[in-house]
Amino acid sequence: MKELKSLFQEKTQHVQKDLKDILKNHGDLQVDTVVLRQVIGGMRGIKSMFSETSLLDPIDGIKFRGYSIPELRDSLPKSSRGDEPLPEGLFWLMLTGEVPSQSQVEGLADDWEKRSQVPEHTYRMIDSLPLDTHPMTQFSMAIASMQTESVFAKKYAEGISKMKYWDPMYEDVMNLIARLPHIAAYIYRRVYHDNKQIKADESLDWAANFAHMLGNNDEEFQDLMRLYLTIHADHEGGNASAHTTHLVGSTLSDAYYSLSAGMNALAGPLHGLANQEVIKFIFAMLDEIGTKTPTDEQVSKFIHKTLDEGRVIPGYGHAVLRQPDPRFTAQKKFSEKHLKEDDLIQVVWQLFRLVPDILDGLGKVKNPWPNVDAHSGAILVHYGIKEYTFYTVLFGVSRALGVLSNLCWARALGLPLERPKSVNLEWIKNYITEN
Ligand code: CMX
Repeated sequence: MKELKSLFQEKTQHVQKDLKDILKNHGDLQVDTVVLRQVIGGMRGIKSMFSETSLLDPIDGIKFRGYSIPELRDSLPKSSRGDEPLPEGLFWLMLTGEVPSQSQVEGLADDWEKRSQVPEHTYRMIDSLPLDTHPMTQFSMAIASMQTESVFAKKYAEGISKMKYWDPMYEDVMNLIARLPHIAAYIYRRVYHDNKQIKADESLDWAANFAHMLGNNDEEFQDLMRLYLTIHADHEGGNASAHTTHLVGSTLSDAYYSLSAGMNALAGPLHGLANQEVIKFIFAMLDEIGTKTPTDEQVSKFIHKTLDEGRVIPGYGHAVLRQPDPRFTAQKKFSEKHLKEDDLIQVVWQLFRLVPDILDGLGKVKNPWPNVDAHSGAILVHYGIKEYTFYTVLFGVSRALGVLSNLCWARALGLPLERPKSVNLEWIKNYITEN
């Protein structure tokens, strides 16, 4: 799509100029201090990365180019058959900083549709894996297997100038995003529906077509997918999947290597896999209590038991947020509109009433509120996607929009190889003695 590509290039030139000036005139201005707790404790909160696509506020939550989730739901173009924003629009916004028009998102959806042919060998590679291979493993391997198609890797081997890196990176990113729903749906139908594949419907937008290929043509489900694929897309640069994608990309690995690596980070239970862990937790709880409608007392007892066993309550807590996650709230609002009679949804809301006080009572949890993963599983179960080991793949398809638009920016701005300094125990002890 020429229009998006040239707009992106134009925007990057302005930012490039700003960054050059900033580095020249203010490069030595201090933005943070680092204490040993952060060195040993996962670098929490250290301001040390640059990412244009979104910014996370501990209280207000994520803002994509200044737009909160409720604002996105109001401002981004929608399908004529739904009320939720089109993820194509969010990608455009992240890449350019501008809210696109209806015809621009339709053009983008058409462009992705044209680029959506998955190479045959990727399907053969997926087929060669045992059916019980975790869907995230299949997804990450499928992405890596498409590296044979990388325009960036080919141009780099030909000796392209570093000023032009952004162009083949943009092409790889667009091709990759176009193909992800096809790969994800293929894995889903292969593993859970006897490999009965569903052909794409070219008339549908990116998210609705994904819903269709998964096997559900309910318009409400298509709209859920638009919302889902929008709200999971980005959470600024430091979260594990975004940071991994960026780190790998900073070595000039192409988009396929970088995204595959990012998906491996998303597959961890403290990150994206939490969405499968939440529904497993709820099912285990209902199973043990023996009812679909437990009392508050029964639920509280189960939460305490889980904590006493030294386990976390999945879907609660966050490294940055200090309020209920607006992505949780957006899903709650969707459920209030469409699903409020659903027993499982009621349990999600019951947990929302009970868990925060219990976690607060532990005295150590910095954020007792629900995160994005606390709600999604129960909604998916309602629409027939009950196979929870697939949930993180859905998250991954969405997260690709954010981390890949970031990768385009990184190459356009010529951001360098990431290489922080690590220290060992001896260094730390000497440092303490000296200070
Ligand atoms: N249940 C029980 N204990 C929790 C907890 C939870 N949901 N959240 C935090 N804690 C505990 C931590 O395990 C830690 O305990 P120790 O000191 O004994 O190790 C203590 O509270 C302090 O942790 P924190 O500073 O509040 O949280 P972190 O920044 O270290 O970790 C997160 C953040 C998300 C990993 C953590 O809250 C957690 O494990 N939550 C459950 C898993 C989850 O929902 N992950 C998804 C996050 C969103 C996403 O990336 O998709």
